[in-house]
Amino acid sequence: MDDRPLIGGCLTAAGEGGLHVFRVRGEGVGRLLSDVFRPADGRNASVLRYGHLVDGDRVVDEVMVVHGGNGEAEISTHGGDVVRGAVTSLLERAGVAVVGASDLFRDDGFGSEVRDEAREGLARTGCVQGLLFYLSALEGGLGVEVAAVRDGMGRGPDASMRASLVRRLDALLGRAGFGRAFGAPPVVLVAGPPNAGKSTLANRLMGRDRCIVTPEPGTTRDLVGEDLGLDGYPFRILDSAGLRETQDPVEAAGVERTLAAAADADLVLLVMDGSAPLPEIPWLDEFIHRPGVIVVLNKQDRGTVTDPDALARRLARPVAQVSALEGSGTDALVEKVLFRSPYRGPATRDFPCPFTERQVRCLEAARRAVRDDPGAASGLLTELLEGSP
Ligand SMILES: Nc1nc2c(ncn2[C@@H]2O[C@H](COP(=O)(O)OP(=O)(O)OP(=O)(O)O)[C@@H](O)[C@H]2O)c(=O)[nH]1
Ligand SMILES: [Mg+2]
Repeated sequence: MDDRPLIGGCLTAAGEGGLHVFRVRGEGVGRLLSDVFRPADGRNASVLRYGHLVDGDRVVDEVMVVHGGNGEAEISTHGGDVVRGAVTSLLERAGVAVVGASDLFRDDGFGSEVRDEAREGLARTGCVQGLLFYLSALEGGLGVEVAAVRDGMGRGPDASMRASLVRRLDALLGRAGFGRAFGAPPVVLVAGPPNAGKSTLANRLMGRDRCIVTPEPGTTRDLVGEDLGLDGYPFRILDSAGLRETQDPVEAAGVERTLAAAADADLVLLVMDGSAPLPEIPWLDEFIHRPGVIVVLNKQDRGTVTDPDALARRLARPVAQVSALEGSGTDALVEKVLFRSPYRGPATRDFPCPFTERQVRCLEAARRAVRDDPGAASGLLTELLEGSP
């Protein structure tokens, strides 16, 4: 039996984030889990398990545990300082020496600056996919690849080697949209005529009643924004004032803002009441033809008078059918949103991928320098890894 001490602690920062991730390391991890974790399906076989952290008979939190049998486990708990404190204290009582997050990351020796940036992202993100992305960034992916390309440049590459290094830089840059989305979440504007159910849909996607809903058209007067996770990926949703011709100056100002937001948004959900004949929508032409518009026929629970396929053909835009009130159809809608977002990039979380503006700037500058001055390119990649001297 290995007597390396069991160490562990919380990787995510204190505060009211959406969840916390604890990591525990040491040969006794399996035994620790059998003491403090009760898998919901009663089995211990799988790598990712759902269950409860327990203190004897008392349930401390409902959690997901990843335990690959490599002497390391990750426990994802609910967010907030109360849970963070309770889980830390449970682990301590179960024999874990609690240490700071920086002692729990595998240090591959590459990229102190990249790791700092990943740690910052980890502390900020409240979404599961964001956590997994930044954890994998911390574990070296980007640092290892950039260091390998840099070392190649430092060795005075010939023309074919340079071409290969350029291709590797291009592959990294090609994934930048994916990586940066975690820190600057894509904006989804919910727009459409008054009373179509925009605020109800926004609330449904947020999983809570953030926006005011009434049967009166013209309820929402201004943009209401909120960060949210869709299928674990971070987005920012903007509910907006209904689009109609109006004499009311406050409502007219709201419409102006909606149109301005439509120009900046990454995606627009154009919500319409699908249970009634479709109204004329003023300003429709201003944004229906831009990419990233998804037409949403709402109030499906009342029946549909619009043929979604015919509408999709007529507008040349994807059409989703939902009942925001009942929550039906929203999974398929979220799938359409993800499909049109940067998260459906060429990258997966496990490929090395830049994730800050600074990293992208260094990569672009290095790419420009490769052909004429590989030494300078190598310096730029060192700067990417370790920060400015
Ligand atoms: N039956 C049914 N009613 C819905 C649905 N979605 C919204 N409603 C109702 O439609 C009315 C308007 O909903 P809101 O969410 O306020 O609509 P809105 O588009 O935000 O309206 P404005 O902010 O005024 O432009 C409310 O009475 C909602 O309860 C739905 O899917 N089915
Ligand atoms: Mg509204």
